[in-house]
Amino acid sequence: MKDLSGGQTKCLLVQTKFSGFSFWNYRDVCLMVGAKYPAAPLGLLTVAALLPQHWTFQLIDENVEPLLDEHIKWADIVCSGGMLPQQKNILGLIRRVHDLGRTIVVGGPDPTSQPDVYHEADFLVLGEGEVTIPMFLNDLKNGIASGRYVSTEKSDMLSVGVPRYDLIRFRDYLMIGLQFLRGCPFNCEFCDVIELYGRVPRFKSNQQVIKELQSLYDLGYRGHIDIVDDNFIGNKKKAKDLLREIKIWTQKHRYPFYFSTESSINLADDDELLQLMRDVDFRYVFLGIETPEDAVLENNKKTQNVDVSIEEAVMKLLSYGIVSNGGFIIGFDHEGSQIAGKMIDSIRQSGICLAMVSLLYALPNTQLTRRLASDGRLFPQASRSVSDSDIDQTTGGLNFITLIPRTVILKNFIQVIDTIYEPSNYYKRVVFTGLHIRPQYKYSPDLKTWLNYLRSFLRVCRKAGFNSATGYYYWKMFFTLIFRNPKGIETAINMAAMYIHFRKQKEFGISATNKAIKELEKTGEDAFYARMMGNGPGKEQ
Ligand code: B12
Ligand code: SF4
Repeated sequence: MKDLSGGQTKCLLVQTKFSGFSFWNYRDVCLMVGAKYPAAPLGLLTVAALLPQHWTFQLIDENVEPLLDEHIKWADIVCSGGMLPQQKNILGLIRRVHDLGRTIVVGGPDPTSQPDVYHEADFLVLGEGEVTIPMFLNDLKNGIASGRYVSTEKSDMLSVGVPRYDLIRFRDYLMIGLQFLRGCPFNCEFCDVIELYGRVPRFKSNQQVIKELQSLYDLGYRGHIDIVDDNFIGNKKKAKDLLREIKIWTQKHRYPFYFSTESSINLADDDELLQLMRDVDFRYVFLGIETPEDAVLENNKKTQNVDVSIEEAVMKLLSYGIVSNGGFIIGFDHEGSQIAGKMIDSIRQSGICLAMVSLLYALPNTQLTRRLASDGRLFPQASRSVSDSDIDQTTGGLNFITLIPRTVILKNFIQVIDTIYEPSNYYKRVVFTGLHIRPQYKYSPDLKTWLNYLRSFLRVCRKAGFNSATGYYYWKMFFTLIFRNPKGIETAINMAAMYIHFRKQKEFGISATNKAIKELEKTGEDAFYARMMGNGPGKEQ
């Protein structure tokens, strides 16, 4: 085997494709602003920074360009990894790399949660790269040709370097990720984040974050930064300290960025924190709401959301110029028979436009998965990404025997997405958001970006405004806001643009779910479960 640890090593990083039908793959919106995919592959950019810096790197993101055999042949070593929905493509990549006689290293969340699935990879570098990549490099130096590296130790975030942002073309993406912390103090039963990254949040220093902002700035990036923390306010004091530092830096650099993040809903209780977020131009926050039923939240140990008014929280954030996106889940064990109606009401009353409604998915390596397995309810192939419908949790959930009849859950799911993504209902929420938002945006795009915005605006007008299903609502929204809150128009147009994707996504979700219901009704749920559990004819492989 060639000495791969030497100075001449060529390393190819490959981000494999996500499904074009994923809720998260809003390509139409990307194309409108000249990008190709929403989010850059931050995991691989971080990995590149952990590998020897005298290596030569090339990154191919299959979501923005095709991976050619020439790319693989160029490399001495290929690195890939990622999430469950990428599993099939990562496995395909392993075989392709081997067919071309190259070595492949695999890591990231899905390989970490279920390493045996990826046993064909030469090197499995699991857990946090900061801990396991040095072990792998040590073996590589000693000429060892394969291995599996695991560590229960969590990385010291203070030693994490600046991701190799130079390996991507910024224009390919709508936003660039930046990580401040790993882990979350809460204990939701269905969550894999606390298993992968722990319940004690670990933080980068403020200086590290500023260095990453500076690196992006120096590389010429301007625009949207997504702080990919699972819960940005996992420690409110640390979040505030960081925001104060960012405020000084961003003022000095004339606000080159605006931000989004994920947070627990108690963000709404803290005006000081919200003010600091407004000061640095936070525009979107993703809230894990999950369900409007308090008893279900308690059952799932998501107690921090119990007794919280979603409407008040969303309104409070809007008053600070921040739009809430929300995650909702259907299919919990003890959800009530009125769940669909309650969820629709919750989404309607809160005015959340971007509501990601998923079917409960027992992710590998969670308390939920362990409970379902011990109750004999988990499908043996629960987290093998085998079929084309394993796209994300909006269509590929319920990988276990449900307590409530499966068809009931699927029908509830259809009812919710059909209603909330019906044009008049969606646009009501857009108008609500546009009327109540009080933005004080700071980011000031340059002339070229302004012209690009203008082009995008005209494209949205054409696609949404001159469309038989949405045209009436679009222009009604537009003129309502022009007269009543013109400051809300930018946000509202962004939401209208997103709807171009959501409408398609809704149709896709409904048709896939209807197909599943038909099959269930044909065979009966017992026969379906017998097959899925491996006890019946034609079991799934
Ligand atoms: C931001 C984010 C997203 C974004 C952007 C994703 C993107 N394209 O980058 C969006 C919102 C689109 C998204 C969507 C989804 N996500 Co997501 N997402 C995250 C989040 C919060 C941060 C990811 C990140 O950038 N982390 C920072 C980097 C530095 O960490 P990292 O990628 O883990 O990399 C480290 C190690 O894993 C390792 N490593 C990673 N890759 C490799 C490769 C090699 C070769 C090596 C050696 C090491 C290595 O080294 C790195 C440094 O330590 C994570 C949770 C988390 N805390 O990581 C979830 C997470 C990755 N998502 C997850 C899931 C399930 C999804 C969805 C399927 C459903 C959902 N939750 O919405 C969808 C599907 C996506 C799709 N397009 O179809 C799960 C994955 C579980 C699994 N077993 O695969 C996670 C872990 C948590 C969660 N439940 O949400 N996601
Ligand atoms: S709040 Fe979010 S990240 Fe934290 S444990 Fe719950 S689901 Fe996981």
